[in-house]
Amino acid sequence: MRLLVCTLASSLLVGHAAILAADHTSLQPIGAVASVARTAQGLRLQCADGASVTLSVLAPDLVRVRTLFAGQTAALDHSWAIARTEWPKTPFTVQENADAVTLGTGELHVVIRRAPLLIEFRDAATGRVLNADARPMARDAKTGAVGAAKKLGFDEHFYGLGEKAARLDKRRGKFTMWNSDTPGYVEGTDPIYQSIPLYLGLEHGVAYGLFYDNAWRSTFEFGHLTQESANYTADGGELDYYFIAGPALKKVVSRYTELTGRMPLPPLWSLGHQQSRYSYYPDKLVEHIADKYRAHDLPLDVIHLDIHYMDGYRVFTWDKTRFPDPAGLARSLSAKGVRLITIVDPGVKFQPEGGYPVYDEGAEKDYYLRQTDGTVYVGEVWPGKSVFVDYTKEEARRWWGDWHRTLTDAGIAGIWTDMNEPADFLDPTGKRHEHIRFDDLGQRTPYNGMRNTFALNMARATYEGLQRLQPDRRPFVITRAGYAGIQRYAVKWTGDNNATFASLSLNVPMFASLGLSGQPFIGADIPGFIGRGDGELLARSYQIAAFSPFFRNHTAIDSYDKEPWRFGAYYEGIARKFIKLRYQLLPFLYTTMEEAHRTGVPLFRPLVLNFQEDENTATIDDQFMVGDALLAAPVTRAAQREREVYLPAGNWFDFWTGAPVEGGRTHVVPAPLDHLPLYVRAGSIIPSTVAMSHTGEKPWDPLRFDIYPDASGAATGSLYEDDGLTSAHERGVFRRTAVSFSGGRLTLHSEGSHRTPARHFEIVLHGDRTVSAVIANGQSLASAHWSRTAKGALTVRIADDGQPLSLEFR
Ligand code: MIG
Repeated sequence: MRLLVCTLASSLLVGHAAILAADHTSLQPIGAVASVARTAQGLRLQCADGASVTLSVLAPDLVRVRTLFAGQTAALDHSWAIARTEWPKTPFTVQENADAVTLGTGELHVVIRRAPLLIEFRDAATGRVLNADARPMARDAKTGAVGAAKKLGFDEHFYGLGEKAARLDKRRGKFTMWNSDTPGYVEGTDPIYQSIPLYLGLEHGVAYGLFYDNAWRSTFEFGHLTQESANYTADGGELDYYFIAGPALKKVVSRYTELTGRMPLPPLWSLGHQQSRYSYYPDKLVEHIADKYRAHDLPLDVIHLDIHYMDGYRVFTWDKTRFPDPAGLARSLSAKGVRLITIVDPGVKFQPEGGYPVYDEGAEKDYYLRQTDGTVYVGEVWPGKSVFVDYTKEEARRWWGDWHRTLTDAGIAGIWTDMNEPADFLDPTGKRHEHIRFDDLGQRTPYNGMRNTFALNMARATYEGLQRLQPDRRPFVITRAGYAGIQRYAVKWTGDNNATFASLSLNVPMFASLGLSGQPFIGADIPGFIGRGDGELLARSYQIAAFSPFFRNHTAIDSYDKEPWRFGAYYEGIARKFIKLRYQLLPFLYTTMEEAHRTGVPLFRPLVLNFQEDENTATIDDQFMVGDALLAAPVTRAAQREREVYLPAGNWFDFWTGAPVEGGRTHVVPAPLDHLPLYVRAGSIIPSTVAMSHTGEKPWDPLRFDIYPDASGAATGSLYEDDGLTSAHERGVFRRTAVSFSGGRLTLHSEGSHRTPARHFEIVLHGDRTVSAVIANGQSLASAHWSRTAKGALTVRIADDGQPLSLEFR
């Protein structure tokens, strides 16, 4: 008994120490408002204790709150996360009374109570409180920790936080932001690779966003222990946050990505299927893998070269024995429609004895991270002793970017940045790095405030380097770690997952959360990096991956080979079916990615993003949507052969059979191993084409549109096309086709100057039983051009001459 008490007490103590920084109540609250001044963008509050709070209206639904506590000196008004700093002048009003000051915009009323200082955000139209301080903002003058506590709604759901090995709804959870190399993470491992201090709250259909722009280690608690407040604390830095008003979740994501930047339009090939292993070598094996893919009729666009292509893990070198002629390899693969991506690690081999120009140049130019005592920090990664670049220095970023010439000159199509938390074998937690200082625009910011931005700036150096080296190509960069804004430069994969069903079941919540956090281009290693996995896992894994933008099979150095054919013909066949489906759906997927690029709204969506009024969807994270049109209900458990599927209200169609399915209820549906329950929302028009061996094999011909009319007989869709490779789309060289169907008439109307090759449209009208004539641009279409299946799908074939098309079904 005694022993038990002791153990309990000590574990409580340990627990207490660990949560100290997160305990908002131990911080000293900001003083009451002493005076209020109007500024060009909003308000500046002076507090009785010397603190000040600046509220800036950037848009009617976007307000920044930046606080400087008593005794705190302001850092430069600069953030590595923020993409947009200039905002058009937004009109606002100020109303004062004895108790409060109210800053009003067309969408928000920010009510500031003077004593104690409490901030409340209200919907300007309804007066409803969207979010409010539970306690005054606070800071610990000794440690420099800052914090905020917001009232927690009893029915509130919390989303976002970027990459967390957790369910979609973060309510009652507690999460830390500290980029960490966590191979084999499981649900609940926290933190993992990325830190995005953004969350979205949703209560009774109304959403808002809160982005705490502070890269220090921070903690978010969504009513972890009590139901009173949602707490935020950071170990240092400023309390500097952005409030984004909804009410639509989509609007919040869109604003957040306007602020922190959106994903650039990716090259089309990057949506193709990719194969990796740690590591493929020599070059002959790489050729063999490409040949196997073609021989097995499995589509493939990319092969990845992991760390063994380098000479002794020296970044920007080639192992001359394993890869004597990288450019020759790239050329030969290119003839097969396969591109190469190489991994690039941040650790530069510490080689002071000379003979390694990368090390020498960086040392000479003083680009490596130094410690407070002036010495360069030497850690240990793959090359052994290694140094790390200070990517906050513009010159260093440029230099790093330019070194990619050694790869692009060899025909490498994309760069995979790994280990950028940054990982260090000497101490994965970063404790040993404490004395490092980043230049950070001359501010000499401590490591603890910068670690989370390391990957962001490395990705930026890489992306901008590729842009300079190949100005006519869209850069393609992959990253493991990141901070807010990472989507501007890199695609995110979820690191070293396990080849287990438990790990697979994290795909949907993780991808959905990343999408809500501004990162639409995401994916996980298929069927899982660590461990063997089996054919069943491979099949189920491809059923999700076919719809995740980054579509890569990968495996660990000591894990079983995982190319689809390694599992035998039966499982390979299932993988093939879903890889081919992916290529058939490329017109739809590319169009939806272009939407994500333009608006920030992701392709891979939790149901709640499309149906936030439907309370049933709030916590669903074992189903997902692809854009607005498709709903998938994957199986993520071994031996499971049927499952429940919730379809929100409205009509739906079974994707595979075209049969109508009733919405607004839960169905129990069969899910044999080769089957993914997949549904189309009535009212959608989905563009697709034929399967192909790689994205560049042939044009999208025929280009097919499947029309799924809603209850009123209407449907809409769109198709985005361009050259898939260059930046010409920025100059209007694209073709965007609006497709709409109502009253039995389909119209297609294109804009933009991109010319698609002569081809055919195949138009499929689902659920039809009655049409007896088809009229194209006023002329009756000979019946040879159309046909109907027994299931009621009417197919019309017609030439696409690039001109507007109107089809009447009578
Ligand atoms: O410590 O480059 O997550 O995908 O294969 C392992 C070797 C380093 C971790 C990456 C993984 C990659 C591996 N890397």
